[in-house]
Amino acid sequence: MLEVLRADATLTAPSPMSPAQVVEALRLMLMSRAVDERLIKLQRMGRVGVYGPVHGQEAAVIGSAMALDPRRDWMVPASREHLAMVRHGLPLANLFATYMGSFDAAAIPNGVQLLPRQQSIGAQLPQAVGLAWALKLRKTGGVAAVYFGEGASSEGDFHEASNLAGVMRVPLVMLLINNRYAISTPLSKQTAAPELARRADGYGFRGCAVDGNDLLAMYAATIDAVNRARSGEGPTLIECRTYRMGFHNTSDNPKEYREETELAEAEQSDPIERVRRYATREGFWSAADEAAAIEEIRAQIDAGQKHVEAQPRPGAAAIFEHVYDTLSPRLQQQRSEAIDDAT
Ligand SMILES: Cc1ncc(C[n+]2csc(CCOP(=O)(O)OP(=O)(O)O)c2C)c(N)n1
Repeated sequence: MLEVLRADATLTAPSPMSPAQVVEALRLMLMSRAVDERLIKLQRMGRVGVYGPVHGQEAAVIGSAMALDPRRDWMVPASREHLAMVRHGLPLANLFATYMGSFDAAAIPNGVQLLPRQQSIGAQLPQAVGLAWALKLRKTGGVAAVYFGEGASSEGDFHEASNLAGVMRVPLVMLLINNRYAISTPLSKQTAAPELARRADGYGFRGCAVDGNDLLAMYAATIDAVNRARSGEGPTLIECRTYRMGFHNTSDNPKEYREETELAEAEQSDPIERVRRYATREGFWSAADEAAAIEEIRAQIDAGQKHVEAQPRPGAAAIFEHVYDTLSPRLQQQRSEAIDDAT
């Protein structure tokens, strides 16, 4: 397992990120946690339907995102990569709009090379292979990076996507975020495979395991995979070993299926604390920097939330938009009925 920044914040090798990059990453990680807190609060207030926090997975999400070039590369998220999406060009307000039911304000702006969050487990994987294949055929020099969980790696979509990705040698980085739980299903009941990274062997491409709570290792492994993809060496599967410190989502209670001691142990290797200690020791981060960053982050989050709250509420007919270019007669009828019911 690749490790650069150990849990005690010492290095196994020189840092692959400059101090400025580490500071950018730390700010994004802090923002990720602050976004979790705000959206959970809004859900408890009835202003968000359901929310699945990123808590614990920040290094895996942000270390990998920072290895991508938003002008050239495409990002295909699952559902817990919020600040990776923001790093790739999604305005924070659009992220809030996704959760607050403001469909038009949630749209990904033109020119941002990002697919929407995927709620159907694993469905983004074949799409990402198609996207990467198109980049290869068009010779853009871009790569596609796709995120998915260890639960998704049991789906047929994962195996079909991996097979085609290997055969076509597409420029694809497959980021398997192994957070050890698929809702209440622990990894031991998910698969008998001894190591998820080794699944790549069966499809004829490279697989590697990385400490997913280690920002620097995540960045190094993803840069390597991106460079290989750009130079025609095909896909890489990166198993990012992390831990879902929060609940699966706001409807879940993890106390029902996992021991409290497990969480206490995971907290010892909190990915944010590790970077904070490292950056402080190296002298490019301080408590004052953090206080200023938190204040700025709060202001950005307030502005994003306010922007969404100022949008008109979508009407009943909105559910029929953005899927079909032309509605079938049956959907046209349902649409009229929905409008009649709402008025
Ligand atoms: C196709 C499909 N099957 C089942 C579900 C219900 N479901 C939602 S999240 C989830 C677990 C996903 O686990 P994993 O892929 O490890 O991602 P994580 O939620 O841990 O980030 C399941 C089974 C779904 N959304 N889509």
